[in-house]
Amino acid sequence: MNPKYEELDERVISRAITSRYYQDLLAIIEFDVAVVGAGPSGLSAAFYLARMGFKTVVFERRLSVGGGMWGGAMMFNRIVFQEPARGVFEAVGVRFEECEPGYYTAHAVESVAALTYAACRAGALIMNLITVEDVVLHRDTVTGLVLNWTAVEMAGLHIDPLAVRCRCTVDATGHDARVVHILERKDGVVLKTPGGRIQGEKSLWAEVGEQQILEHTGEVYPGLFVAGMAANAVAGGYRMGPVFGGMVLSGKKVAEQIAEALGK
Ligand code: 48F
Repeated sequence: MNPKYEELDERVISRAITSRYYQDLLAIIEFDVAVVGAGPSGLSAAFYLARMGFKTVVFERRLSVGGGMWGGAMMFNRIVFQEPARGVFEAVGVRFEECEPGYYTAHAVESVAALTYAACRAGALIMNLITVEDVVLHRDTVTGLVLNWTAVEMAGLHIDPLAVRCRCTVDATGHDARVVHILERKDGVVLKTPGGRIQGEKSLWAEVGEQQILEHTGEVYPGLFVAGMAANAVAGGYRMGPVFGGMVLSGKKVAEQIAEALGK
């Protein structure tokens, strides 16, 4: 029988939240794929990876998921995507309309919500409020991540992080390409980019930027992949502005690459 309202016990509520969250924390000490960043590319990657059966965890430093998608462009909360990305938006259940042949618009908030819901329902675990502050290296391979609460970072508290292990990591942190920057700065590694270094993104050229994002999606160091805007930031591609087809296609592509790498 359901408890009556006046019988609700706050201790039960606290126990439920705490024990359920701790189960998740224990479960992420070792898993298949870490996606760093819950923007459009990271959510799309998580959806496809989880759907293929990989134990997938998304780490998002902010309170909210969605990255740079909520506000559309200049706070006009509509997004545009192009024909090749239509299947991804269909797969996650976003409603859209064709505005010009081959160009589609959707509501930015609905798009974030649908991508997030689809990733969760496929089985991905989203951990928000957690910042990836470093990688774990074993010899020449990224084998895990170093995590701390974003609140610890924001408060500037001197508190050690925890480390977790995964088979592959996706840097989907957008323009900052945070994970690759950390690896390059701290470990001086040679990346699989022209010149072996981070090239930095170029100015806006939508057509070329969108093509490059797919070309640049991939493994940049053993165990570490890039997707979304991070892929162009690392490889020296153009930014594309407020068009989101390349982002979700990049997430799909990196999921397929990881499936191949992990033999699935
Ligand atoms: O920036 P973001 O939306 O990346 P994206 O998926 O999409 C780019 C577009 O939004 C747009 C564009 C195309 O139209 O150029 O900018 O490539 O999402 C990146 C997410 O990563 C999180 C950050 O809070 C954001 O939600 N993030 C960044 N650094 C970390 C992180 C970190 N160290 N740990 C965890 N999350």
